[in-house]
Amino acid sequence: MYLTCVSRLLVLLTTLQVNCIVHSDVQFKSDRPTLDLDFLKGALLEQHKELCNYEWIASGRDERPKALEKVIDAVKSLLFQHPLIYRNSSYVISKFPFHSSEEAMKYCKAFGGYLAEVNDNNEYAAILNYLKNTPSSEEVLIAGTDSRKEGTWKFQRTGASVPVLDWNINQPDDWKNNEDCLSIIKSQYYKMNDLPCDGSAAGYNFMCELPKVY
Ligand SMILES: [Ca+2]
Ligand SMILES: [Ca+2]
Ligand SMILES: [Ca+2]
Repeated sequence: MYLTCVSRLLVLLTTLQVNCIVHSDVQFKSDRPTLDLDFLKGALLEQHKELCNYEWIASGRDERPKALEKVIDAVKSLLFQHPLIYRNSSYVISKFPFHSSEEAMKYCKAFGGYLAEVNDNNEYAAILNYLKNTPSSEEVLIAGTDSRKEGTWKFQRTGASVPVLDWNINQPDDWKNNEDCLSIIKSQYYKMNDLPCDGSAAGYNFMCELPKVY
């Protein structure tokens, strides 16, 4: 799993031209001393598929450079808040808003994960505690949609039913017949809300569930 994840990020970073990789060494390009967030975001979205199909990375498994891990950490800290480690996953809240649930899912996928899926009450409690102790927008997008059948909530990734639905009062209301995605509201006693999947106006962050190595 570790190598898979490192491979994904190595390809990610190479594609982004954030760093140059020479003989298993990793350095920041001198003409790009700092990471450009907009550049990073745009490029990241263009290369979210087939991130693992790079055999030379697999062949270099014994030469995993420490420098690469530093670059990975730099990108992670740029895009995401400090993670929660829980069971076999880590959870991260984005430092930037999502414009659509699809976009948010692409970011999570690019880092080997998916929108945070609440599978049971223990995981939900851990996520709520993370939210209480981590800077974020008023609402944070998590996995879940009722776009296929109003009122029937499924995970986007697997199609499985969302097992934990902890609605805020008067929710879900499918406001203006346009609320088919799922969030947790921080100021409303940390309950759930249905909200538009198009998040462009809201400016809300999202949460990914990633492999533990991140
Ligand atoms: Ca989960
Ligand atoms: Ca709905
Ligand atoms: Ca709502």
